[in-house]
Amino acid sequence: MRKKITLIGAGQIGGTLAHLISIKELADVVLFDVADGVAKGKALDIAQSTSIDGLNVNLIGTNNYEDTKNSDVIIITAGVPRKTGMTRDDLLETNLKIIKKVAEGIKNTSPNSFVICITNPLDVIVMALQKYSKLPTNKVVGMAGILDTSRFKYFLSQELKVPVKNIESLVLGGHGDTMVPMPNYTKVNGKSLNELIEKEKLDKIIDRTRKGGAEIIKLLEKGSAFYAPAASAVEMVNSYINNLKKTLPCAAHLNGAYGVKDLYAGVPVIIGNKGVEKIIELSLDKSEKNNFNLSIETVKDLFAAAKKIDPDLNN
Ligand code: TXD
Repeated sequence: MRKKITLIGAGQIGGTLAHLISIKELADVVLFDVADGVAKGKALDIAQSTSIDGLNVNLIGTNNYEDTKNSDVIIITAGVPRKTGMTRDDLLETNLKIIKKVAEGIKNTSPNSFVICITNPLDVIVMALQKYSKLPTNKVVGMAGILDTSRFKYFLSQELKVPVKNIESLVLGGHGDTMVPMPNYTKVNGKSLNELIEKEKLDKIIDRTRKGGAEIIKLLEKGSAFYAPAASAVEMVNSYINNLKKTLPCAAHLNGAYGVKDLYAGVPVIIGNKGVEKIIELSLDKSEKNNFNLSIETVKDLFAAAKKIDPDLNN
């Protein structure tokens, strides 16, 4: 039985997700948006491309949650993106209201789905989504670490002139300026990164990774990154739908791991057909631990701000 993936938000990332999922024939696609013309138009456009590539996949566009019923996977991009000069945190109030509506829409129509949240500010929005929807914490996860890691790996591949696929790495912590790229967990052609790059060049790449989103927003002038975010979310979908049990950096619910309780933050997790199946607890040196804890405090502070905006989040 072919799977069903609902995309809540048919904007830049949502439309790209619909196209990528179709090209990979991962599942049938429901594109949902309050602007239902956009959802319907993009679904129809991609559907009309399927004969060219011989793709066996169905797509519909809608603004009715009934059409999303019993989805296997739900990917949420509903919300507004940043404009130049804005931080991800500036989106909190607007996107919190939107995610509350989305949680109401999905919690009874697809209670068994694997939910991937992309909307910013990611760590707090995914946490709010889980609290509003009361869906199981292992079935609600945020996409950010795969994107941040991909940016880090790309910049390293350009600097070291090695194919990006020969680089293994990860980025921990919140999806913001305090994210923690992990040089000690980075291998280039199997060798430790620290043997291959001067500290000054590495620091520049870490800084560029942290500001990777803002760099693209400045260049685009309207909207934010969407190709790499969409590809990152598809990596998570693929591991879930095909039970690949990949270890992927995602914003996951922590309840004791890394000394963190009842908070979402970016850590390596195993994703299989049960959702987030395991949190991988890395051993961190003093500096990594300090940087990770700083990132956690940043997420905690923003969630405190979210609870001031909506006291329902205190429940
Ligand atoms: O790594 C990450 N997690 C980030 C996330 C990477 C890049 C972008 N990041 C965030 O994703 C970005 O800051 C935004 O918060 C979301 C979506 O970005 P996108 O670029 O796709 O935004 P668009 O193109 O504005 O699309 C958002 C769509 C738009 O079509 C709205 O009509 C729709 O969301 N929308 C809704 N859909 C359903 N339900 C409701 N309530 C709703 N409100 C708006």
